Amino acid sequence: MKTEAAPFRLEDYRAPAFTIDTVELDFQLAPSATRVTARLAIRPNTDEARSGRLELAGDEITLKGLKLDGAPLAQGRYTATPSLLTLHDAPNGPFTLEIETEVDPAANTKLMGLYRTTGTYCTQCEAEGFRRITYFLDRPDVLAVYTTRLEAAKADAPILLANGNPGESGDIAGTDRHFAIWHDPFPKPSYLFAMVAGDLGVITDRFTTQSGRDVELRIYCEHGKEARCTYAMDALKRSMKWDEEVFGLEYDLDIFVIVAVSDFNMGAMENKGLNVFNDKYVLADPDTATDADYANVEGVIAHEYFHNWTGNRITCRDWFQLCLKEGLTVFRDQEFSSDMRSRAVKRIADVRTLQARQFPEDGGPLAHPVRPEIYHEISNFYTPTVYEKGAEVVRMLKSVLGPDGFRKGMDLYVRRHDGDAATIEDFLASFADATGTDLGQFKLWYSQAGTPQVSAHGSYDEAARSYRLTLTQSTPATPGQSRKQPMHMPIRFGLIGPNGEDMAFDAVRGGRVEGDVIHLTEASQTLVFEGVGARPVPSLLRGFSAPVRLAIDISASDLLFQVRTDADPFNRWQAAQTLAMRNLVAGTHEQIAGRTPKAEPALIDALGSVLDNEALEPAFRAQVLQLPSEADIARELGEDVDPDAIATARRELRLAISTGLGDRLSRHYEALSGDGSFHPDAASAGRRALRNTLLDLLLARRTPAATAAALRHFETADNMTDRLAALSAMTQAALPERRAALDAFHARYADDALVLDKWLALEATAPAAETLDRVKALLKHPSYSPNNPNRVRALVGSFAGANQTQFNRKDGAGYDFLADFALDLDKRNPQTTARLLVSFRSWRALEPVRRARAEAALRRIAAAENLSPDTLDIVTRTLA
Ligand code: 0A1
Ligand code: ZN
Repeated sequence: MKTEAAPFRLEDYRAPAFTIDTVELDFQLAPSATRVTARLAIRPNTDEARSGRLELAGDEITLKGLKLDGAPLAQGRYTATPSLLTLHDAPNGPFTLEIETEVDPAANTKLMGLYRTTGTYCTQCEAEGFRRITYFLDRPDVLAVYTTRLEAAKADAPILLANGNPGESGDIAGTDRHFAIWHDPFPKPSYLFAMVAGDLGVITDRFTTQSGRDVELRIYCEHGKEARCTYAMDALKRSMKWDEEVFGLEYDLDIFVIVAVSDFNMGAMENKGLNVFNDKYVLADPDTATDADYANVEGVIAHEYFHNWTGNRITCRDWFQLCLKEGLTVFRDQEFSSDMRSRAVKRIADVRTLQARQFPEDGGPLAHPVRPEIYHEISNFYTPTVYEKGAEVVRMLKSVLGPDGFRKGMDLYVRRHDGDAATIEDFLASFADATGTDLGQFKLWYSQAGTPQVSAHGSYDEAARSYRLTLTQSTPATPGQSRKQPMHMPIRFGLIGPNGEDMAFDAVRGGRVEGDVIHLTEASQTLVFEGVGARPVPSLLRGFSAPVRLAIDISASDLLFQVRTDADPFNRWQAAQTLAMRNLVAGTHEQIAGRTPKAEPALIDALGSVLDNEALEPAFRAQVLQLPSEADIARELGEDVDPDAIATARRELRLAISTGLGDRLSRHYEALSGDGSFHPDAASAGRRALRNTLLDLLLARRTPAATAAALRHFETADNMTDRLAALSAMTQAALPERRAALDAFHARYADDALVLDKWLALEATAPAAETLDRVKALLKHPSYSPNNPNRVRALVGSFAGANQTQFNRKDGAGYDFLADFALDLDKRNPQTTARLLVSFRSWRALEPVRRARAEAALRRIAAAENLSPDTLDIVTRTLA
């Protein structure tokens, strides 16, 4: 087994000895041998520069020429390897270094640095991809002004794009080549560099900023897909306006360009003025995109645009500070989507994602703080903890300071740090200084990993008319952190009275309560609410005001009451989920003991009351009717997990609910049917979501009528949301009729790779014994492509990440398959491989037989020769 290189530690941070003020790049583009000339204006930055030793990072590149202040550098004055260029006696004043390198974009399957995607040249530099283009101080605290000249064959690449504003362009006389120069006046780190060159279609628009600046907007995509970019353009304009209105932040260049590409390791990238997107987050039309796709396009477009301030104008000092830009920008995009759509439904969806992705990370071997303090491979830290928990921490900051205090802090942060490479300390100091608040304890959210457990116990004293609420917090041990301190948690709450309305109270003793926020700061606190007229039902953690697991001893009838009355829609949903989860956990235990699980009447009543309540928005009702997933139940159980027992218990409960709700399901289903033409807005999407959820529940009975309804739903759908929902419901119900429907779907979209990803994912998530063989067969299907990350994620990622019973087959064949697949893909795309292997993160919680098989598969990967640093890091930590 290979051992890892020394890790990077936050405590070792030192400012760079040298820095770079300007970068002039010249690209002579050719598919297999692109020449890059970089002219760097370098100067000493700290005393350390006096040693004269200058180290520039590289990665798999070849040095072709080197000049210092215009003269070729003599052999003995430098050393070059593919990963490092060292100058032994750099000048002790400013100088220019001209570096010529050669790279092979066509052979670049890692998709970092300069690569080709369907014939287009494109770059990805975050986090450490720029060093795959030229030797550089490739770290985020080196901020330079870039000028980029691109030259390519005109027929091959009629479009030439780079960061900033366009400058001179034209033909190269006597050749078939042309050039374009772009200049970005805003100093930026190398990870924000980008260029794109190719033969692309485009749509254009304009935006006038609040101060009256005119900005040209362009979205590039493959020819023929232009019409599918209009929703993204609309989302972009709404994002620009929203950031002005809500944060006072305005766009700063003359042009903003988005390019959609089909080979991309992640979602999208915020390169200054030239965002590059995975095309699945740009392209949308009713026939090919679901409502979820539309919402994702809107959210990702906003996210990347918002980075222009939170990420680009203010960047990170080092990669440990990644959450500084990511947590804050996720918070901003979540708020944007809440304002565009239903706030309650958006919050429920975000919390579902947090609990499905971040909670398991925080509770397993890959747990790390929102601001990590040690890493081996930075690409593995673009995690749900940094992103989603990072956003929750910003949300809590807003709850702690109130909306006005939060805005004052943001304003000061932007004023103080525009143009800086900043830290979490800088960020928090801006909020502390703007509001006069001590955020010392709050800061623990950035350094303590693990999901805190909060337990609540309430008792009402009728004679004294007082309500005592004891809140206790503790955070479990996580890798490298055995002991935790109490944190500052804003707990939003209400005391629901007998008539369903929140009750007033006269005073509180035992803790700080401001408005509807309890500031929980101690390991245990007892609050006494005085002047409470009747026994309340406590509604705690409203809006999921802190990313914790809340345990509360509350009866099923109080939960039912909460589902019916809570003024906070999030907690209405939460109460229904809690009821369902209790049933599912009990049902799983019954199943394992060989008994038949029973559904609690309170749950059916709760779901029925929401289903029938037309005053509630359909999207919300749909969320309530969707039970916790198999993975949610596994997480709740925490140990000795048997995915087959969970799946059976869940299926039985769905059947009981479906039967219990009886005709009401089909009545509501019919009432929502056929309401005309497609609109992607949130209200229309909500009606589709409810109707599709009802179909799914109806199908739990697997009656001929339900099957007929599903087939009709599929065949008559006039949009992708309904078509896919029917197909997915039939697949999950394992109906024999699904096979022909899946084939018809494939035939209809045979030329559309993004739609076929949906098909691949359905095939891979079927809860059927033959699924693994089907997945293996599909690896050879012409619609699959082994080097495209979207295809890999759709087929193998869905199987390993979203098919609980088949990935976790008791015979271990699912684990062996993933191990074999990963060992092969790792040679070509380490980042995507490492991300797939995260599916093993909860292996220790499995029952003993599966646990042993998962461990054996992990150990086999770990023992392989020549693993990438990415994969070695994930596997080593997962096994630790
Ligand atoms: N900063 C981007 C995420 C991103 C990170 C690494 C990448 O390399 C493959 C690409 C994108 C964001 O937050 O959207
Ligand atoms: Zn981001």
